[in-house]
Amino acid sequence: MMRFFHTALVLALASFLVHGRHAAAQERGREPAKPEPAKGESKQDANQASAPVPNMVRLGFPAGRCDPNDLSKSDTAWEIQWDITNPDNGTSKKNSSPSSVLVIRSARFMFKDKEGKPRWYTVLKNLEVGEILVPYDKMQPVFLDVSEHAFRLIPAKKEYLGPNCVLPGEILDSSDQRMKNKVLKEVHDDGLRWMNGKNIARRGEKMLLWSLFDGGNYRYLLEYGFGDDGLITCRVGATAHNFFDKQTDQRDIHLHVGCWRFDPQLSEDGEPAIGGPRDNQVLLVRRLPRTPTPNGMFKLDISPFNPDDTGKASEGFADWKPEEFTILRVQSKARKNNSKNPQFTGLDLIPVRYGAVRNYPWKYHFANHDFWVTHKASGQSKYRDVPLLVNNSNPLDKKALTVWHNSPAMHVPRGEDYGFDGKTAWQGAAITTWTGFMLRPVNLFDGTPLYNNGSVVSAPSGVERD
Ligand SMILES: [Cu+2]
Repeated sequence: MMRFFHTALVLALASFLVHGRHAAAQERGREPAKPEPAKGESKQDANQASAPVPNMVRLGFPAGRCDPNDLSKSDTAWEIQWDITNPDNGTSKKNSSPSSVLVIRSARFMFKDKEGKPRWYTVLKNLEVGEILVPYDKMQPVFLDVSEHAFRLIPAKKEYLGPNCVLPGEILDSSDQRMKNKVLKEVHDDGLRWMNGKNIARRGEKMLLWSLFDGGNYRYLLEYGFGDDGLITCRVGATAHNFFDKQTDQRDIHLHVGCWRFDPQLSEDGEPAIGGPRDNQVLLVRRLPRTPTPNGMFKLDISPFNPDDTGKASEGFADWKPEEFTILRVQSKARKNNSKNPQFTGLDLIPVRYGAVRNYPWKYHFANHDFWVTHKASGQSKYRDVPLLVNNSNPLDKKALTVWHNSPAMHVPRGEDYGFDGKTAWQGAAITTWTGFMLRPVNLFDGTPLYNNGSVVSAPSGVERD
């Protein structure tokens, strides 16, 4: 069992971190999903919905046979509303800080329950890159690329799109001229989603939405991935002419700390809806040694996030510890799956990172801890302010919440960053380095998602279990 998980994890991390080759898949030549009335809308709403919905992407899986007019025919589907902050940046108007970023305003997921009935579930709102902190190791310079600049998203070009994979890539339109042609959509094969003991397998698919952020000498790729199994991935990719030519005193070594924030929802459509932002609890999931004496035995500890004196979760921070496999879990207190052994539905924030920052001065304290949770309030997109928003005596119970998380990459310049002289920044380009994290559903489905289209595969006899 452990070996399987280990291999699966290594493969998952590898495919997450590496810009994998896209498996050759035939282009099916289909128009992308068009907006349609959401389930539960009134007729009047539906009529309004027939007008173009701004910045909405809807896609069912398998994508090659998605019926845009009826996503409930798909096995699973995503309905994503996106947005660009400060969209005047890059237009003829004067640019102003903060910089523009691509935001996922709402991520809704459709899946089938054990009876094959479609269920619509809102995972989160307002997922965005709230800061990209770039500290050089001598703390000179230190850039806050989102909050202290007026950087823009640059227009997309066809040649930036990946190959026609599950579907041809697209540059997204928008009814807002300032957001037109700034977001790229690709739908790719994602390797084997699962294989069972009879060697029956299903390939996975994912949709990527991404934009290009002009950060001066840097270009950042702001990417969100939406898997057919409900997995969301968030990544920032950094490519550049390095700020310094090659240095000998290490002052050119730096980090790119991607800092994201989102508002967890975890609500299922219905009359009334089940669960929602005030029905969630926040937990830390940690793997701890079973006794103080190392004996190779572990226990999984699932306990309230930043507990107060009474043991209840409160606003504050927590740190990722590699030896504990730290996960931040947002778990509904209302919504359960419908297996014979129903469990509360959650969303796991799983770090995927190079390392962690711990000892920066106060101005950059937001980066010294990896997870922060605060009450949700309007105007909270500036990640740098998060230490000021936290009040340890504020309990999280029954409150709508915002989760904050960073993922840093270390950039040690190498010969490959430069031209053939081995030192001149503008004669080469630093190859893209990615950093990010995953959001994975827990107990959302009634069983394994996409498993043989819901039909039961009988347990093979004599399968070796390790
Ligand atoms: Cu760099």
